[in-house]
Amino acid sequence: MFAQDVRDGLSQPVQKQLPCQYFYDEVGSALFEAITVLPEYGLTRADARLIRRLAPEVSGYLPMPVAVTELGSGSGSKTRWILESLGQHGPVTYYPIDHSASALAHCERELAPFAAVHPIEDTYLNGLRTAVCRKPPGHSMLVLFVGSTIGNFERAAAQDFLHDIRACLVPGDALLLGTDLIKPLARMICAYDDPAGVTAAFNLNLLARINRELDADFVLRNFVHEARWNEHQRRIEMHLRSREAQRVTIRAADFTCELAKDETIYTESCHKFHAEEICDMATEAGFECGAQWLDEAWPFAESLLIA
Ligand code: AVI
Repeated sequence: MFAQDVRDGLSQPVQKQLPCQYFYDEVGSALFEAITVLPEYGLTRADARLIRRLAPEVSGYLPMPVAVTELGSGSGSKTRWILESLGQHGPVTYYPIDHSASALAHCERELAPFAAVHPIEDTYLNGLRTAVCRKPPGHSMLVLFVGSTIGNFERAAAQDFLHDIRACLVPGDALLLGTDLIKPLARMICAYDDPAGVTAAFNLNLLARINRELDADFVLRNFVHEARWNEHQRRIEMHLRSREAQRVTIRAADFTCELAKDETIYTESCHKFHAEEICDMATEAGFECGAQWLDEAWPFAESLLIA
């Protein structure tokens, strides 16, 4: 799968690309953790601040008792506020969904004091279907999709994804959706091209991973990390620009890739939103916008969408 995706992405005729899901091997996950504490990258801290702020209010919007499903097995510290708050109304069942067994094990250890944790190792939608089938009878469902992961989907795919989540839910269930908002350009660029070079290392690690796992010969020094703002799509685009004309062989994919000087490999889209457009997307997908919380210090929205 990895070999095939790399081969397909690097043989695109107009713009070479690599899927961003492959950032997160052990090194990439550690680099992402480092990104989340960079002063220039306020997204994760804004998300956590808002969740802590809204946690005491969320039960007021949901029929009790409620089960919680999280798409991506979140950091225990953020989800803890919600589980703790819901726990004041009765026992809480929590289904973290992730494709990484180690992330799920970590999450289970962190959150077991606050809920009955039932990890599901699967894709987001398959996992959600499983959680809905397993939830205790008479419980409503709160789905958490925070951290602006939806921003890494293409806009049409994000809309379809909301629609697919809605199809798993019944009226009264809810989705808490975290989205990063549009902010001044220099701030957005710095968040994805930090002066310490952590995001550059995160981006370049994708090539290093291909070297490690697919027996390739990318020379990392021959590539430069770039973060660009696409005004039309309202997104940061991450690229790796080739410093010179070069040829790279990826033996395990049985593939050779030619890059021209200054040609780029497009590695990630990070969409940014207007707060109001989240409600429009939600309505289109069959939700109503029950509540929205905004962070002042780092424009970010947490929206509670009611099925
Ligand atoms: C995981 N995701 C929300 C991050 C983002 O900001 O889009 C991934 C990331 N890429 C570079 N920095 C952070």
